[in-house]
Amino acid sequence: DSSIISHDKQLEAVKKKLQPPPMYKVLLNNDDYTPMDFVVEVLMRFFNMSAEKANQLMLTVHYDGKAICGVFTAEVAETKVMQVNQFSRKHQHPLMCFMEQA
Ligand code: TYC
Repeated sequence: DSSIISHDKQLEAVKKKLQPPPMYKVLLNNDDYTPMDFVVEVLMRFFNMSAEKANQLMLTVHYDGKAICGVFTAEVAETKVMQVNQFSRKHQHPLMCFMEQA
């Protein structure tokens, strides 16, 4: 009856909540114009990296073309991408941040 169907739906909802959420990589692309110091500042400001870690990751992007800054849930990843791209446009740099499913 309907109470059994209702319990079945509740069980599905519980099962779904026990599943880990889908995760997204947030990456930076290299470009020829954004100053290295600006990229380091972005990594420290939005990804909570130390100066040393930020400098290391900036150089990885510079030499490899792109690098992963972190892995986050969808909402957090979307917010990071928006904040980094807004901050870069505000300072008139072409730096590009994007996300892809991990
Ligand atoms: N290639 C840039 C330069 O030589 C530096 C840079 C590093 C730009 C990382 C973007 O995501 C980037 N000034």
